[in-house]
Amino acid sequence: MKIVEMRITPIALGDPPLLNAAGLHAPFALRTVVELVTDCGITGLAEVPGSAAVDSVLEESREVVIGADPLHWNRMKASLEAHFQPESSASRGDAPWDQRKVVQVFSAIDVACLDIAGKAFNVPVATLLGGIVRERVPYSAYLFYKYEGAGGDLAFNTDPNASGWAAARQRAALDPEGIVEQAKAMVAEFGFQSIKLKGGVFEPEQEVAALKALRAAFGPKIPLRYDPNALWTVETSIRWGRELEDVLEYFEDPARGQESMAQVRRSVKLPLATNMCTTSFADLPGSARHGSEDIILTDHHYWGGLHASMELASHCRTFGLGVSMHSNNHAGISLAAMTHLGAAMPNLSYALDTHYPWQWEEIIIGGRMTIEDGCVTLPSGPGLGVELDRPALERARQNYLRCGLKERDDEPEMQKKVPGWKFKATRW
Ligand code: GKR
Ligand code: MG
Repeated sequence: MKIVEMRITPIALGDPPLLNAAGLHAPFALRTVVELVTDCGITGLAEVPGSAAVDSVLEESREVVIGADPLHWNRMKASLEAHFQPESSASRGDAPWDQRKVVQVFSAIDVACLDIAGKAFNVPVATLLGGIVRERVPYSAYLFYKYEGAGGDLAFNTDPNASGWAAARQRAALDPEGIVEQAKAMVAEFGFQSIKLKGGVFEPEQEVAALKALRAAFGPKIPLRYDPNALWTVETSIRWGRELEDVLEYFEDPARGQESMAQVRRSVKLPLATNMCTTSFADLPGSARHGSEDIILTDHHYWGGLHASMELASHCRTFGLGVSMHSNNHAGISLAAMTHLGAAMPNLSYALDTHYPWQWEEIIIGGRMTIEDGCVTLPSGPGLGVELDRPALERARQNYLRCGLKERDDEPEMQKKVPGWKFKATRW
């Protein structure tokens, strides 16, 4: 089999004004859809975080991808490694998020090739990853502090006709009460059995109060996670981490870097999780040496694909670490890929993160995927089990052209609300 065509389609999906350590989400979240077409007419799909910089590296990968056999990922990966300069995860520096591009290209090609192989052999991608261990994959509610507004074409105005989660999704949540209301609406709609709060927005005291309010509202049976995106010093992390020892299931990236995380971990009786200080295979020796975290949140978009995430899961098993999944805004192709990974990973130890409830548009046939009792059921078709809805993809592509965004950048969005606001790598 040979790949004869590669289509790269940047898209934009409406996104509400969600706050985080990096600032404020723009009215549109960017994604790029990748299609690989084979000489026997099979099309494999993948989706990666949208960025003009990543799109240009995807363009460059055509040289390696066109003519390659999609059933020989290891060979193609070696050719990609020979073609591109390696990128260190240290390239993130103090930036709010991962700056690496090549690893996302690996991810896109790996996922699309797995989709092709699944379709060719009439089996789900999870089967190709070693076999299905669970059909229903658990996800966690993902709460955000937010300003009022819907995002997308509605920009920062709300839709007065919405009800249920569709209405709650648009409401402001800027204090503990608002966060508890948001959580109740999200849990009522999707049945999530665990909850994550994205922090790093307000003073630690206020965010800790929101976590305590969530605990009081939901009780100890609903595990809570909390992620201030490494904005805290070691001292702040220890001081407030101790307050949360009886409240959290895990504490995600309180401080920046493996050494700081290890210091916090030695002083606070809570499992620490990361999608920031251990994000590549090159980081694993440091993780073992320092003991920086208890749980690694893989993200196949940043670890280099689904095969790579399975490889990481084996490492986690060897070193007695937990493993789960980080998320950014995404559409159904990524949700399907994450679900296949969750279905195949024997040692998946915590419900996966997903931003999916915050979006309302879709680009796959059948529209929005269902989250029920907090779980996504493995799609039933071969490969990823999802197909592109061409008119919906075209609408999302038009959104991209219209919105004018080329990269995610939450700082200028925040400055529209708080003039002069600046991202700080360490704030409290
Ligand atoms: O979507 O605002 C966001 C998050 O802050 C995201 O960018 C992070 O990458 O969710 C992420 C995390 O767990 O760090
Ligand atoms: Mg995180």
